[in-house]
Amino acid sequence: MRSDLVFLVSVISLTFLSLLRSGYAQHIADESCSVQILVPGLKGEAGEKGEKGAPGRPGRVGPPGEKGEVGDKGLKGSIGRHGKIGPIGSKGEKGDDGDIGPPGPNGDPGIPCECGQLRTAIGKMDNQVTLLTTELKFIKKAVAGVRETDNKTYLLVKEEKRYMDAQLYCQGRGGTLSMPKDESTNSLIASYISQAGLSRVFIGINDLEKEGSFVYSDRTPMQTFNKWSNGEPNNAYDEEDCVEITASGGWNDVACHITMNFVCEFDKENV
Ligand SMILES: [Ca+2]
Ligand SMILES: [Ca+2]
Repeated sequence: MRSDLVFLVSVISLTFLSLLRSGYAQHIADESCSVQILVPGLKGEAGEKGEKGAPGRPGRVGPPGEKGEVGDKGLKGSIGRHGKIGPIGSKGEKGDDGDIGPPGPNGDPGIPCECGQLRTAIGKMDNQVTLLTTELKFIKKAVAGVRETDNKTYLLVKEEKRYMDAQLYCQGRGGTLSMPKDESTNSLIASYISQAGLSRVFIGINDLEKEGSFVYSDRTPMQTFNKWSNGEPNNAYDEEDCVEITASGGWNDVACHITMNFVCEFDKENV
């Protein structure tokens, strides 16, 4: 309240002084001398020093300083981790052959040879083998009744067996179920069984591995030659994977588990 009063007095004083300077004050003084004029008092003594103020706000960030000089080189680092294994290199060239090793020890001494007598015995045995071979050929043809071509011997086996057992029988004697791969062989087998009074036998053809894909018993695929009878192969009852030949020479696929006679074939060089 008191400060307001002082302020008011100051304002009036300043107004008066400015009027006084402009010359207007003289006019007022002449016409209204009765007006009370407030004038400022004397300047007071200096007050006591105030307490230290709170710290000011931080100033703005200054501009970047100049680039310093390059520092000293740092210390060497420790060894890094083990790297990954690289790709396998290409194969190197073959090295030179090693030196020849020392000769082995001598063998045991042989038994003294009565060479003259042995040669005589061997000569007699050779003659017997020749005689037996000739007799065997005769027996084969006359008794067993085999059939032959230039390269093959065919044997009709009058034992009723399933296809796989028949194949095993032929294999056990160094052959296989017969594989007619041309017209003349097919005719030979057909007449063979016809003359034996039979009507049908197993031959070495099957589609056991892949339905409809017939192969010979030596696993070679069938070529263009075939003697399928009319309407065959028909895979009847979805179970006919083995093949029979009839006395007329026609082929028919039949079930492998039925039993019948069969014809084996042998390479002549193996007999
Ligand atoms: Ca079949
Ligand atoms: Ca059939």
